[in-house]
Amino acid sequence: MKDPIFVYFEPAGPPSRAVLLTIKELKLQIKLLPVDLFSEEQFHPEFLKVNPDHTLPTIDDNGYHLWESRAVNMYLADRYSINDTLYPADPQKRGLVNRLLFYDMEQIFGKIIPYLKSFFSEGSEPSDEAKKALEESFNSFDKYLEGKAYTTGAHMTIADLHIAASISSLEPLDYDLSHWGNIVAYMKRMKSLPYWNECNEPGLNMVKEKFKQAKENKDETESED
Ligand SMILES: N[C@@H](CCC(=O)N[C@@H](CS)C(=O)NCC(=O)O)C(=O)O
Repeated sequence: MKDPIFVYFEPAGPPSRAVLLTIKELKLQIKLLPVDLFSEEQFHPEFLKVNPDHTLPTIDDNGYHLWESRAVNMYLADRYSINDTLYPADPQKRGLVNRLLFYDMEQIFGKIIPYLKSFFSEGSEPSDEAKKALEESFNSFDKYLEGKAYTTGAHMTIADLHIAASISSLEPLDYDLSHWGNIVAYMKRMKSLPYWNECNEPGLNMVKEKFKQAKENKDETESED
């Protein structure tokens, strides 16, 4: 008998949350295996046997081990989707989804992570450079979204699950998106997914707590000086 898919994940990261969203959309039978990065569980020998690169998310589908969240979502949609919308087979439609997945990696996730880093590590504001890079990215993404329900057209794809998971990472900071009306409308649409909160809220609450701790540590250190 086939086992459920084992999913090693950490709730806070956009890559893990994007895979969780895909799993829910596909209604897959899985076993979730949380890995705690703060106690460096990703370096445990048992996990390194599954993924020597020690990154989350990672899946074990009956002995088939895969990581890199975008590759995981491509695989899950290819293997288990009952229709052709989440990751279309048509080369041109698929090409567009792939472009948006890489766009996320470079321009959305890729600009949000440097923006968040200083909050996490030092409890301080990001550099002007990180702020500007993110704003420029949102300016162009907002324009791109004009007239579109989803990033590749009328149907939601795995690219949307990645992009929305990335953008939601700014919520613990109450980042103000109101300047970008199309992004606000898009996020509202994505957050209306029935499984959105279940996949995102626990991780985002953890991030909020980490930011708070980092800020308190910073304030304490400053008051000692
Ligand atoms: N490009 C990878 C990034 C995965 C990644 O770096 N995940 C972080 C958590 S957000 C992680 O596993 N860090 C632990 C480590 O690299 O040791 C993906 O999309 O899966």
